[in-house]
Amino acid sequence: MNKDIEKIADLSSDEAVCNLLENIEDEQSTVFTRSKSLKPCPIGSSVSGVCCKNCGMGPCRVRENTEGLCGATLGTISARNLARHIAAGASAHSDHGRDMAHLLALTAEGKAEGLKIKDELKLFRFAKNLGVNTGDKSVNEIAKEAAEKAMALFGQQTGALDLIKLAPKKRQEIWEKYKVVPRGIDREVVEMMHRTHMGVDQDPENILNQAIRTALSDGWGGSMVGTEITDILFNTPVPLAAKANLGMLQASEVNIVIHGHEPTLSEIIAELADDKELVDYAKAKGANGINVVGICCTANEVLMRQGIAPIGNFLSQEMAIMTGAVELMVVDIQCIMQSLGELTKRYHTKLVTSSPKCKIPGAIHMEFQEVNGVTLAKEIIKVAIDNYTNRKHKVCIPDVKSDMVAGFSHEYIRYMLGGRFRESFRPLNDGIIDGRIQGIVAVVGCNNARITHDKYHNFLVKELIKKDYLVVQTGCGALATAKCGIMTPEAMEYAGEGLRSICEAVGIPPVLHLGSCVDNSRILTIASEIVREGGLGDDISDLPAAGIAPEWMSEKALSIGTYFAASGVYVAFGGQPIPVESSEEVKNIITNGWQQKFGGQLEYISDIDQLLDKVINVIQEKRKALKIDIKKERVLMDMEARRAL
Ligand code: BF8
Repeated sequence: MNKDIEKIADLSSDEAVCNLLENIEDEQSTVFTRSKSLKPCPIGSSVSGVCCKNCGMGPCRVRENTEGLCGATLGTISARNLARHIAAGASAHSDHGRDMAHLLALTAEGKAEGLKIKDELKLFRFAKNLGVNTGDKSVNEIAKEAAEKAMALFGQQTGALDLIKLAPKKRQEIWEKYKVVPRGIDREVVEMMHRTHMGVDQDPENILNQAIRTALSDGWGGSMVGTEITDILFNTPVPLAAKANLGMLQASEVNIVIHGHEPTLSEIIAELADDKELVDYAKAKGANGINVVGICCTANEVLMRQGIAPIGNFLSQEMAIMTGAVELMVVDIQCIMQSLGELTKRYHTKLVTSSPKCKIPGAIHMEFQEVNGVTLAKEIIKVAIDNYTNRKHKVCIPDVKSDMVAGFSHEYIRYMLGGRFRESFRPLNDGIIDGRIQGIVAVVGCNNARITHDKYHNFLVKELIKKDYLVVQTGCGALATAKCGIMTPEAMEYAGEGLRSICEAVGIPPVLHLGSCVDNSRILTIASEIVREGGLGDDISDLPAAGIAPEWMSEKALSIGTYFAASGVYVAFGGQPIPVESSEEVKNIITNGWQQKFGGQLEYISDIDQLLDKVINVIQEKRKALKIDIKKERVLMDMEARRAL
């Protein structure tokens, strides 16, 4: 690693990460060093043509005006590749959602060790949305039936997914008109894979219509199921204070990092960190206690419900190990770097895999099987405690941490805006209509080692709140903002006057933490509720709102971007190109084509200033269309004016 400080600042905007990169041994391989030595393949990244690997005659490298052995064109291959990425992303979210449904069923039967229904009200609403007749059934009977209905969404062969009924009516009609209403989640993914097999669907627009149906089955299906059931089992989040970044590792405690996406085992591990027997055991080994912290979206889940500190996002995972202070990292699924296996061998850290779907060479496998949650969590914590005395590197924890407020569910936002007896989105809609809030922007998604870690997230969030845009965040984007210290009510000092006045009146930060990546479904729900509240059009596409994934890297991000575009939202991707960059035909379909049909689009803009300008322009155009583009002065009412009213 080159110790040139300026070069390190090019790698990450996170002070704690820079601090560690300055201090690591020269030969240490990290995602940052590998990003310098391994350049992206220009064909694979779709900037100079595309690569088709879908049959044994290839791989075929195809550019404009050339074709593959079978005659496949640049447009067809680009559409097929994007569609397969979307199918993979939708599968990842939805398989997670399916596991939550299984867990709900086992909990209802009393077979999930240590788990019970925590939010009964949410269970009732979820069950009703799935058509369960709650009658005078017991909570567990309703939970069992709701879980069975939720599992049936995956294999449903015909008819629309139940949860799309939560979208505004006009939106549902648009999906019907263009024949993209999602059926069963598994069905859409399988059909996507079939259509992109050699020699099947060759029309880019038709391929991408199925990609839309697949993505919608994720956003309004698998992800929504995941979010709803997680709230039912572990509680619907309410705002809580926490601290973020690597400085939350404790030099004198047993440090356990939970990493991945599934909240199940992690929630139990976090709850057991205070268990007297385990704490005494840790003390007997010379530690002051047990410190559970998180990385990536598992971190977001336990942060929102238990206040567990997120110590980093995607590009921080190796850094956590390199502090020399982590006794054990337990990973479940998704966004887990394979490099952790080798890296943990250099340190004393034990790497534990807990899902049958994710084994990593070099890791110990301790499998979570729903029925063994508490027993397994205790075993894992004991392995960590036993490892405390094995520390072999000098502990180097950067003294960097930030305050944050996390955990805004759409239920809490309604309550917060209207109070217990009048809960509603009315004050938010009014704030948007009178121009104090110019619009809502979701700044979400990943980190990407091809660009400076967190830099675009931090830039956009600061600029947007300054210009009176309310920002909502999930995933690694949310953690980037938390780490840079602007996910607190105090950050309203950076906000524009209008946004600040709303934040002060309601008592919210200008940047709302909504959770993990599956929780992007919360944004769909919020958007639908804002439409239902009235005054801002009759569809999601009318809202002055947009989405940005400025540092995207995961296939899940492509699925999310697509289901937002198909739900009527303008979505901008930054950093790395969407993998259709070399095909003007496909770029035109996902921008202008989707705009005409769905009122939303998916666009890559490489320059971050231009991206910000475009998002603001799109939102201002929506304000114009709604005739709310002229900012109203705030009028202080005197007695006479009140009487006149
Ligand atoms: O699901 S934001 S890097 S951790 S994919 Fe992964 Fe991207 Fe982070 Fe969460 Ni989402």
